[in-house]
Amino acid sequence: MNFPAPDNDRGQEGWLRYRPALQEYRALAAARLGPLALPHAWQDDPVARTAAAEWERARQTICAPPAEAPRVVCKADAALPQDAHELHQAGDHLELRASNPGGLLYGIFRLIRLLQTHAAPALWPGRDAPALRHRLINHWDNIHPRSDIERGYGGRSIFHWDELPALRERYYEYARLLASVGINGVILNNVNAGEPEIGGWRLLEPEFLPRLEALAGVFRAWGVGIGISVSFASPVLCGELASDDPRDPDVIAWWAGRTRRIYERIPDFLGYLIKADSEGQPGPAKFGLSHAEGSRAIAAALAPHGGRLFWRAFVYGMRDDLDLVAQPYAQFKPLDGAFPDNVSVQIKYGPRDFQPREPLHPLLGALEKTATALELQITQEYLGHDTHAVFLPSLWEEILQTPVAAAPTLAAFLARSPEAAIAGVSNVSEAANWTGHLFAQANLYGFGRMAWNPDLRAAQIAREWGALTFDNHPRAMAVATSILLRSHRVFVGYTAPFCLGQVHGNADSWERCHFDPNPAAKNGTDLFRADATGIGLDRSPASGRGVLDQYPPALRALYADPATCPDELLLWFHHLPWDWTIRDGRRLLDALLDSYSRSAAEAAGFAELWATLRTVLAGPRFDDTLAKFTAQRDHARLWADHMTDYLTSCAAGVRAIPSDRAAWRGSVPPGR
Ligand code: BDP
Repeated sequence: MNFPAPDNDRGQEGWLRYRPALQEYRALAAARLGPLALPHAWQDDPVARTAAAEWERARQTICAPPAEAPRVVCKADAALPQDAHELHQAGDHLELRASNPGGLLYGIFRLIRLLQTHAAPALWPGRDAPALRHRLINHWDNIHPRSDIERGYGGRSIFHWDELPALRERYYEYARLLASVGINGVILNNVNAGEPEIGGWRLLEPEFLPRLEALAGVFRAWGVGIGISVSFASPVLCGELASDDPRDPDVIAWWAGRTRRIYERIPDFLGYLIKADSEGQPGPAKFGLSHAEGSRAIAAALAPHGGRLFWRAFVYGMRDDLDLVAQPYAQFKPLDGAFPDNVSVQIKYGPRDFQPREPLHPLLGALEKTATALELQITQEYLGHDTHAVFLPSLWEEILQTPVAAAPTLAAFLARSPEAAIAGVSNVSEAANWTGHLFAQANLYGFGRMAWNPDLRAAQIAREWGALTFDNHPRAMAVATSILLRSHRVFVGYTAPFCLGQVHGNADSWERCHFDPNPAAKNGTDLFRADATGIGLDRSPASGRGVLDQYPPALRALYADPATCPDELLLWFHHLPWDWTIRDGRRLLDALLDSYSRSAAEAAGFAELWATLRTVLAGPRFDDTLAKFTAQRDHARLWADHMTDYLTSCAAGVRAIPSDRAAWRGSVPPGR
C-alpha cells in the first residue's frame, strides 16, 4: 500500500493535510457531517465565518459527506469559559456549543483533527477549554532595512514590511496554522527593538500604522491578536522627544498618544513586549528606576484600551556581584506586586539562555502578585538550528512538570492565574515548509498544544503530529514518534551531557552563531570550568554564589548535594573531579565520553531509520528530510569528536584541541 500517496507537498500544508479518509471511515463518519449552522448573532463575525469556511474545506476533502447530511449546529453558550467548546450528538445532528466565536473555531479544529486521525464517532463528543488566557508567538523578526530573523539562524522573515499593506496569501495560511493549535496572539518583531539597524522601534511611526492594520485584519479572522515589541527609548528613537524618562509628562503623553492611535485602527491590539536594560537595550536603570517603575508610563498608555505589557525578565549586567543566572531573580523578586495590573513579567524557562537543558528558572512560580508569562524558544537557537531534529515538547514537559514554590508544578501555577501566558519564540520563516526541517513543525504544533494545555504529554503530541503529518500511515508514524521522542535526549547527549553548558561558539558568521561547539572559548567563564581538577561550575551552597537560595526548599536540598542532584543537572550546580562516581557507578569522565559517542551514533541511526520510509513516503518531504538527517548525523559526529578531544585534553591538564580536529569546525553547513 502506498499510503500516504506520494504528493508534491514540500511541507507547506503542515499538519493541516486534508486528504480523503479511507473508504471504511467515510462510510462511518460522513453521514453526520453537514455544513455548519451559525447562531444568528455570529453570522457576520469574522472568526465564526472562518470556522464555517474551514469546516467546508475539511469535511468536503476528508469525508465528502452526502448532500442530505444534517448540519452541525453551533450554539452560543455564555456559561462556557472563554474560547471553550463542547460537542455532543443532539438527536440526528451534532451540536457544538461555544462561549465565543474563538471557542467555535477551536471546536471545529478539534473535530477536524478527529476526522484526520480517523477517530470513531463515539469519541467525538467532548469539552475542551484552554488552561491559559494568552497563548502567544513571539517573532524575533527584523524590520528594516534587513528582513532576517535575530542572528540569522532562523532564515528570512515571512513579513514583508516593504510591501505591506499589500497582503500575501501566506499570511492567511500562517494565521490558519496558528489558530489550528489554539494560538491567540502574535508579537510581530524582534525584542531588540531599539537596534538602529533592524528598525523595530519604527513600528510606532505613523507610516507603519496601515501596515499593522492590514496584518491585524488577517490574523483577526483567525482569532489571533497582534502586538509589537517596542523600545524603552522609542520617544527618542522616533525623533520626537529628547528624553525617554518615564516620569516626564511629555514622555507619558507620547506613549499615550502613540498607543491611542494604534487602538483607533486596531481596537483588539494585544499590547507591547519589551526588553529593557538587557544586552544593550535601553531601560529605566539609567534614571535609577526599577523595572516596575520603568513599566508604568507604557502600561498606563495601554490600560484604557485593555492592552497588556509583557516585560521581559531576561536581564543581566546590573548586578555584577552576582552569578549571571542569579540576576533576574535578584532584580524581579523584590518587585513582586509593584508592577501595574496590566503587566506580565515574561521569564525564560531557564535562568541562562535557552540552553539544550537548564534547571527551571527560579523566578517561575515565585511571583505571587504579578502575572507570569513563561517564555519558551520554539526556534532552535542552541539546539542545532533547523539542521537537527530535536523535539522540544520533551523538554517543555520536564519544565512544566517541575515543582515550584507556590504550586505542585509550574503548569498548575500558570493555570491558576487569570492572565497567565506562554510565549514561544517563533521558528517560522520563508522556508517552503515554514520551519526548515519538517520535524521542526512538530515543535510549532507542540508549542500550541502545550500552551493550550500545559499538562499535555510530549508522547501524545508526538503521536498526534505523526498521525496528522503522515496521514495515519502506521510505519511513518512509528518512525516519526520513535525519532521525536528520543531526539531531545540524543541532542543533549552529544552537546550538553550532565548539563554542561554553554559550549556553543558565537562564530564569526551570523548564520553559524550558536551552532558549532567552541568549548575552549567558553571554558573558565561563568559558563563552565574544565581543568585538571575536574569539570562543572560550582554553584553549591559552599560556593557563595547564592544561586540555590533562590529555589524552593525541596529543590534546593535536592540540587545542593551532588549525590542527590539529578544527573541531567549535575554540572550546572557542581564542579566535580573527573573520577567522580555517578549514580550508575561509572566515572564522570567515562560517562561524559560515552554520552558523546553513543548519542552521535544514535543520531546516525535517525538517518537510517528515516531512509526506511523511502518507498512509503516518496516525494519532496522525504528527500528534504533525509538531507537534514544526513547533515545532523555528520554534525553530531563533529560535536562528539570535538568535545571528546577537548575534555580529554582538559582532564590531562592540557586544555587544547588537537590541530587536526580544529580544522573541521564549520564544515557542516547550517540549514538555511
Ligand atoms: C539570546 C539571543 C539573543 C537574544 C536574547 C534575548 O542570543 O539574540 O536577543 O537571547 O532573549 O538567546 O533577548
